[in-house]
Amino acid sequence: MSVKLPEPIQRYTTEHDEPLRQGPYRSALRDERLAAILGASLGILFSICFVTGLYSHVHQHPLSWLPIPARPAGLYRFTQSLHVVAGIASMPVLVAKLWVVWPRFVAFPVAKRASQVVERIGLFPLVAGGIFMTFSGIANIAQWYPWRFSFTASHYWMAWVTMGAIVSHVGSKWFITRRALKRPSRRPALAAADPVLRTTAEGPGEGLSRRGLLTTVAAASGLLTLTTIGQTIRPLRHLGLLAPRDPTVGPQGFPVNRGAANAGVVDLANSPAYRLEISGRVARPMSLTLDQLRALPAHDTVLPIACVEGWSYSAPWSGVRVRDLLDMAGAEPDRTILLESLEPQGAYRTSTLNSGQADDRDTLLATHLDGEPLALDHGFPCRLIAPNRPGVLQTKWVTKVVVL
Ligand SMILES: Nc1nc2c(c(=O)[nH]1)N[C@H]1C(S)=C(S)[C@@H](COP(=O)(O)O)O[C@H]1N2
Ligand SMILES: [Mo]
Repeated sequence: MSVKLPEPIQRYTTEHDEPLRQGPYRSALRDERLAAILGASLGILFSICFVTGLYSHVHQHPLSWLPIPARPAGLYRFTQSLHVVAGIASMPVLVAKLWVVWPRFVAFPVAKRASQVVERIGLFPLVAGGIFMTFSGIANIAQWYPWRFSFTASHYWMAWVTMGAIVSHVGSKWFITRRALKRPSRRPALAAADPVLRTTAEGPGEGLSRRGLLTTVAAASGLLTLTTIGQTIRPLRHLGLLAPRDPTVGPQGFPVNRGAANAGVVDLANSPAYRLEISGRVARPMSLTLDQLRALPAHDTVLPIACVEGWSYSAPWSGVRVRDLLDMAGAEPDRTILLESLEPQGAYRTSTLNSGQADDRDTLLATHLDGEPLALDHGFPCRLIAPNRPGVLQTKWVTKVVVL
């Protein structure tokens, strides 16, 4: 009786390992284990970006059945910083991973089995998606828009495409990856005895070792992180050589994205005709002058502005609680509200607050920053400041509060 033994692992390994080092691509670095380590790292970084990105998306496109809570106050600042940090750190890993597996893309014949055809077609959204997500994200935080299409929409939809491709790629590579990660790394003596590896300039001993490449990639990621994280971690701002922002530079010592002149609100904000109106579903609509607004009971809080671009700062604010204004105007307890700024146009001229956000004790229409009246660029005469909220929704130059 003959028993069919399972195929020796070694053969299977070779079948998958060899195409990485064919023809001109003989570097010992193009191997399964390195591809697996880099791939797993990328998978983790991209997943962090995906989850934090979705969280940011629901803030900006609220779902009625999933109201975002106002607490913890610093949560969005944390998740969005993490989003941008993970995106930046993934750059060197992506480049290295593409380099290692490059021979696979140009391998011939294209496929031996039908499943490989599917797999290779699936590489397109994977590679194109990974490159697009990283590139568009980096360009956005640098405020460089070399394209005509909407950044938020394309970054959002491509995230689903890329993540879908990652999930199916992980599925198809699960066993190979696990095996490659478990396998002890190739001993140098063995590799040195390999005639192919020995004859290439990139072989062990002469070029970069596998460990060396991983260390280089990790160092590059670490360096990029260290030189950009200063845009959100204040004590590290002097290291922020590549950071688009210094969190201490700007009017009143805090940065500004869109100033009053760009927004076209200078005259309206300075005009004595300025009013803060509370209207919509209220018993007593109100129209307050700036003096009347400033005469209302003020409340102090320390809250962050956390821009979607990954820079942030925490500051002491003072102003009127939104819930006090709503109560004065006689709004119903369960209230969604819309804020409108003086800006004549633009994507950020309005924002909404759900009931929980509007009623938080720290949700203010701030008139003061750091003990001084708000600078025009920070939203004078008054701006929204609320806990756990993307910067883009902290509406400046507020003139209308509408209860929906
Ligand atoms: N009306 C209005 N409010 C706005 C903006 C805007 O363009 N218009 N920019 C937002 C963005 S993107 C951010 S990050 C914060 C920054 O607040 P700051 O300029 O006071 O630092 O303001 C937000 N409020
Ligand atoms: Mo922002």
